[in-house]
Amino acid sequence: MKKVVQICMLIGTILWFANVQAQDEQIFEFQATGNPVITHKYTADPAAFIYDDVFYVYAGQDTGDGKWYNMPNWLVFSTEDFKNWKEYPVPLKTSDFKWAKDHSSWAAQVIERNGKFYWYVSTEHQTGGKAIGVAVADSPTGPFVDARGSALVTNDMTTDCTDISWDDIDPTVWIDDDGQAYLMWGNTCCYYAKLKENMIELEGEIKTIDLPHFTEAPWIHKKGDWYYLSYAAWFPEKTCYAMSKSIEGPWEYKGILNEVAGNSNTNHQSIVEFKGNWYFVYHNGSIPTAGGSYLRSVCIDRLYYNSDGTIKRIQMTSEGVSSAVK
Ligand code: FUB
Repeated sequence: MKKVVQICMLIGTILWFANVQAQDEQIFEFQATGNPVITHKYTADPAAFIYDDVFYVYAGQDTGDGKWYNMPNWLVFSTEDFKNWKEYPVPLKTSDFKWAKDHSSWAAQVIERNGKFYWYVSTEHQTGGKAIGVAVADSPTGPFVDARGSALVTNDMTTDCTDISWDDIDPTVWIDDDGQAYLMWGNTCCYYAKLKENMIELEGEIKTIDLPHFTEAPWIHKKGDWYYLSYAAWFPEKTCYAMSKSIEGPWEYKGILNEVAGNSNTNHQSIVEFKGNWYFVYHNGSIPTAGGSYLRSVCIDRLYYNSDGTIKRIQMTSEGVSSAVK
């Protein structure tokens, strides 16, 4: 009997190693040489996320003829030094949401709570109109599965501010110091609502925030006592931002943070601190010769503050940050 148990344990260990090796073999490793950071495929709407001292970038994949959005997958990349990067097997596709139309992996963001990783995505609902879904995983690299089996936000839930069908996109998620989670999103109108502790249901009413020139792509971050709400403004898009002492506002508009990003009519940012420095993660359309507004590429540059907490205008560079962390 003891021998049988030992043999079973040995087979289990061999299978475990084989599985780990199979997963590793699917990881694609590459080196960044500046901006854009990712050049072997087109990537857009980068949402940076720091976990266990690793810098993750979640992005939608741009494909197709470059004439309109054709986005079948969301992708995940990681680095610890900005030079050496890993791309993991495709962790989430629009087809993983049974209620979504295919090829609509619009902007998204990942956050961790209680050891689970929640990925809030914008996509197209089969019944029409954009919608927000949420997927969940046990690891930052997935695989992710639809956490609800239905959309979290649909177009019929936000009809007061605008009647357009694409206002429910670009979710950003924030867990405040008291543990209350918030979802913020929007196009034309900027919306926010509380999330329940389970992270997959809204709690309470959907409110709007009045932000000058707001187009889309809200992103929340905090430094010290200040909350920052950055967003894409006008069209073609520049990045603007507002500051507040509370996640519930009032928000004070602070002006332009980044100019139009090269050769792209959209400009979708995320802002994070990593190993003591702040980074502005965005996309442009600069890969020759096909790159453009619908074949975009992730870039990273440094972000600096003034002593009063306001942010200095971003300097987009070709060099990027690939030699920033030794
Ligand atoms: O990638 C599709 C859409 O373009 C995003 O949801 C917007 O933020 C804009 O970048």
